[in-house]
Amino acid sequence: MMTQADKTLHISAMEQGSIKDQFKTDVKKGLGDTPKKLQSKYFYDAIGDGLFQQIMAMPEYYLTRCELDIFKNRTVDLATLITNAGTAFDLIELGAGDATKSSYLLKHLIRQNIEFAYMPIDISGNILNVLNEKLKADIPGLPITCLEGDYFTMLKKATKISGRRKVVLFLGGNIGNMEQEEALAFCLELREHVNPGDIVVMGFDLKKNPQTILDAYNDKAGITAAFNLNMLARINRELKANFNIDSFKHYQNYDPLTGACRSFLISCDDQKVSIDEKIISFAKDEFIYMEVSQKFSQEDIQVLANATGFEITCSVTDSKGWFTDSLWVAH
Ligand code: AVI
Repeated sequence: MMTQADKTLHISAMEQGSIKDQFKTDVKKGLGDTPKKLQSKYFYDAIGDGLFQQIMAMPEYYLTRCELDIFKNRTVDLATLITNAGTAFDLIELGAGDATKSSYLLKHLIRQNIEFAYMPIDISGNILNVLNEKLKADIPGLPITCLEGDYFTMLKKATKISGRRKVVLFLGGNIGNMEQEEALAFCLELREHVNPGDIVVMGFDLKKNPQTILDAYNDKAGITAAFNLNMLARINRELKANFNIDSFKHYQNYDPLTGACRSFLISCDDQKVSIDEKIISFAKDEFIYMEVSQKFSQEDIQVLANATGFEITCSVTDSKGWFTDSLWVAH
């Protein structure tokens, strides 16, 4: 029998198929545009997941350690803020991954006998299966329902499963991987999926010494370069393309005026690449725009929250003042 702790709502084979079709459409469209562009959400196949794990462990990549510092050392503050209303809730995590950070909060809430259920949402069913097993072992008694699929479809599903108030976690600085207007649209859509009084906890990487930021994305070991180049390899593997990976170089740039840290792949030669039946020409030195990792000031965060129907109640920042988890209440 399926217990509360065993539930995983999977995406169907049909939905998997349409994800692959979407990948093909997006790649062809992005490489047909001027300037050429690929979407950073496609970094994360199995190899990309592994490379991202390596990035998070790199000495230069401070983001994960800073947010872990918040969840390890400010757990009581976070817990107090989200349990203030005193009623039972669903703790929904968008892009839960291995929940390393949130598990500090989960353990604390269970120890305090708080009435809640954990609902991790992730596009990867594999990640959710591993997470489900891990949390069952590490946090006995944790009610967990895994939701496999895209954030908003699954958020809607979560609402159908339970009518309790929601606390939505969106950690890791993932909001920074959206262009400004995308971030705005994302927060507006998020607001539509929650009710007045519901809480969102969003992680933001803060503006800081520009060299510190650039170094985090331009590591000496070349792991970030490999992470970017893996997207081309993924296109070769999944879309029958013939990129010569060695003839592209990673280039990273941080602009302290805008807070945008951007990654590019630069073509080392004039070359042609075929994807399916489509031929794409690259000029020598032409770039593919791969990703933005936007950095924020507290004012930037305030503007985003206010423009999308939220009010900031509190921002919990790590001991270095480099990363913040901002607590928003929907109004
Ligand atoms: C997932 N995201 C928050 C990472 C970031 O910092 O923008 C992705 C990443 N790209 C290169 N390094 C890390």
